Amino acid sequence: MSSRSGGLSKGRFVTLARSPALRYKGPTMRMRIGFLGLGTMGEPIANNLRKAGHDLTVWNRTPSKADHIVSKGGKLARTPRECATGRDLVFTCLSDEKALDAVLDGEDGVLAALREGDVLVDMSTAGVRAARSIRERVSAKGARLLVSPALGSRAAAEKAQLVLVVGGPAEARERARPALHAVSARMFEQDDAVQAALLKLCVNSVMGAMITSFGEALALGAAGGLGVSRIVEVLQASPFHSPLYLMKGELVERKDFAPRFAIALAEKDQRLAQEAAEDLGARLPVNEVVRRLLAEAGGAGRADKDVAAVADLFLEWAGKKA
Ligand code: NA7
Repeated sequence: MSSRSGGLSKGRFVTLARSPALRYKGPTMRMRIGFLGLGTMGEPIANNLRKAGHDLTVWNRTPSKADHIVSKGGKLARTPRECATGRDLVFTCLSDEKALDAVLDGEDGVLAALREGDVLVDMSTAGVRAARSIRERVSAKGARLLVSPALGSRAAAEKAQLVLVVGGPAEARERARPALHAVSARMFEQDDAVQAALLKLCVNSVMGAMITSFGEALALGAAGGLGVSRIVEVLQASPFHSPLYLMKGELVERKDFAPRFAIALAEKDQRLAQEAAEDLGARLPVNEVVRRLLAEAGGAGRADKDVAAVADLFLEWAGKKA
């Protein structure tokens, strides 16, 4: 199901929040897809494209992360350029702007492979400046850019239940639609790629504030003898409930901080939101604090751990380390 942007009445908001995920019922055709970036999110997304029957070629800086997909019939390219050559769609799902530049530029880069009419779909969260710069470089090749960051965890990616914000020219969105539907439950579309990048930053700013204030609340409760599950139970019965607290509360309780969404990436998102705010003349005082806290949690050896581990920092401060 696709949802176009527009004014939100109270009623419509409720409908959007509760409407069930609908699967794509349009035509599907086997596409030649190049996919670069097989990290926590990229690997399951690429794997779902393979499962949907597309002719998949992958590339990853650390080639061993392609082993599963290759064992199931996907092809491994030797360079980003080879991965992007002669494809109906090229996907990137990389950490940040630097990773994107490393993969896009140079003799062996993706841009060297792009031809007139090609479509590059960037699923990274790399911010507004990167979206603008990549759109320019892609357009210079006569190709088109879709910025399509994903909302959702690795578990949602594995189940093809991601929510996507897809921005870019309408014809490019039509070309990519069957593939995007194969990896997601819902799509929100923007005509402007840069606005899709901005929308993702808006959402992740909220997420950053939620996860840090959640960690703070767990530490406050723990300092007075309240357990994680009791706090989550009551929080979930309140009007402020969220699946985030259920998922992350369970991880804090199990002390399982394997990265579903790493602290370093969450901190990067706050930085990108600040950069966007700077360019757009907005102020983000909460975001500034959240970024500092995430940087501190990451600096204390937790950068590659899940954002749930931010609670660990607060618990440590309260003398109640998880
Ligand atoms: P991960 O699991 O950290 O994966 C990051 C991917 O980016 C992974 O494939 C990395 O390759 C790749 N990467 C990172 N730096 C580089 C450079 N310099 N050159 C080439 N490739 C690079 O992130 P997620 O999958 O959780 O998230 C991906 C995006 O979605 C990110 O923007 C999130 O905020 C949202 P590696 O395997 O390390 O060799």
